[in-house]
Amino acid sequence: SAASQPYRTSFHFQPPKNWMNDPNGPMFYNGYYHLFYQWNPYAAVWGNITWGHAVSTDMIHWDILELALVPDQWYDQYGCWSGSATFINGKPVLLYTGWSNVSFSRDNQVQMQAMAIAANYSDPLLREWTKLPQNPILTAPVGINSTKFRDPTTAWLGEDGKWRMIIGAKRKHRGVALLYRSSDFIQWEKAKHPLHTVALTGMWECPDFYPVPASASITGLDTSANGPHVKHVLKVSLDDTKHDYYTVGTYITSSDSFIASNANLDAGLGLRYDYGKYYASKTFFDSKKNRRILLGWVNESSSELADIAKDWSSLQAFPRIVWLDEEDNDRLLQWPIEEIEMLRKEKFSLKSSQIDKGATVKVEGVKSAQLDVLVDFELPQLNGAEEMVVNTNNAQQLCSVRGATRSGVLGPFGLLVLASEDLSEQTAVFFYIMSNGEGKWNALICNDQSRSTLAADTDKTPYGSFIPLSGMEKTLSLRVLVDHSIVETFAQGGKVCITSRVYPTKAIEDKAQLYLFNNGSVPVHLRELTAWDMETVHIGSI
Ligand code: DQQ
Repeated sequence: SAASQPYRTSFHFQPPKNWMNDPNGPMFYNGYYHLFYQWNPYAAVWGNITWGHAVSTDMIHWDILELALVPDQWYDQYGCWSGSATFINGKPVLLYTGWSNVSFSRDNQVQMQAMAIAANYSDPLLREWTKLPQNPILTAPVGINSTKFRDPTTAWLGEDGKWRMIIGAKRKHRGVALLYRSSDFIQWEKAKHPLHTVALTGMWECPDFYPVPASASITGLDTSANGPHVKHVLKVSLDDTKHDYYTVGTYITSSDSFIASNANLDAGLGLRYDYGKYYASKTFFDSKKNRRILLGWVNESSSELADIAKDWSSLQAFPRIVWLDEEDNDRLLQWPIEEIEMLRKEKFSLKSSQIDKGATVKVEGVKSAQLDVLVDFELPQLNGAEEMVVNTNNAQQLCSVRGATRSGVLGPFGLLVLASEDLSEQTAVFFYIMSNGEGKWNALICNDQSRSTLAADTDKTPYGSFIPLSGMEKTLSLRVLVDHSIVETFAQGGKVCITSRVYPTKAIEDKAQLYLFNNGSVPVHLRELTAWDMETVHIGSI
């Protein structure tokens, strides 16, 4: 019941119980979206990893089917780890990593790549999957430790008609995306050079590699699409820090290599999909609506004991579309898929008003822990901004140091979500504008969960990043999805995203309220705030 499970979500995907992690093999086939996910059938902690399988016609409501892959072969007996789906002549196949430790295997391999095909392609639900007798189709190459060889991507076709895919690996301290080629999808040959590698980034888990239109169009592309009007994105999940980094660049087909558009933003060094909890993400091309969808795993900020007590752990982030930012071609924009709008119920709005220094303005009527909130602030006069160097290295730290409750000049101002009546519990999402002292400005953007709950035993570290400002922007905008124990922020049209997990004890269900606040000395002008109370989706099983 809701009373005993205040942290279960209403419109985020989660199985009825137990542990979940990475999204695997997402795809659209014959009218259904398929989501596979790393799942432990036995407990709310990681282990015994299988592929759970859910289907949906809208990525909103889901039905859970039989497990797609379970550890039942010598090469995957300890777990069916992450992988991807590829369409071969219109039919999806799965590549995944088997985790084993079998002395009779060729060279004592630990991580091996395996393949599964649907048992019946005319079943639109693709309920049953068959592992190939040829498995494992790949073992770790010479020079790669077989505990650092996993997570095959969706494959793409080169001009020579051969398939390519990458596999995450590590060589010394370098993260590596090993490149493999195949004509028949079963015999794979390692290319001499990896697709890409970056020093000192550690193990690259769950790599993802896909094209985006260079014209910054919102339209997505099939993974094999290429040509002069295409840029490529390489995403790597850094095992050392548990963050997902993406890089926009060029795929050089003559050498089968990737070059970052901006070397400072190379794989594992530059921009993140999300500055909160968000890991092992994966995209897919949605041929139904011609868009590229991003899914990501959001784990808990509570203790393992709390997970065991509530009998589940982790969520999938709300599906996002991703495309190139036309104002900054090194950046991607992300936005919740439009299907979310079907969940909007009662609407609450605040029109143009001034939020004075120290003010806290309640959005009357909102009594819900499941909300979609959009807010636009007028960009204040930047002249008065406090001087402070804001960069990738200190942004998160500044969110703590200059937190929501401290007074500043141009901020902090923003929203308080999942706030109790007495404000003793509140999760702040705020902007704080800083001058760099050289005629440039940055908007620090933070999710501050340091006051999100009165309970102990949860990690309440604030998260944040920054958005460079030219001064020509008319507005600063936020969209925040609130869903009981998750707060997903999309700042400035999706330039920066921040996902938090929070566990309020008082601000739950209809006790959860919404406020605007300004702790800056300069008044802030609200253009408009709109908040919708949201429906609860169906997650069943068939
Ligand atoms: N999770 C899987 C691995 C992957 C890791 C195992 C990333 O395949 O590298 O559950 O979270």
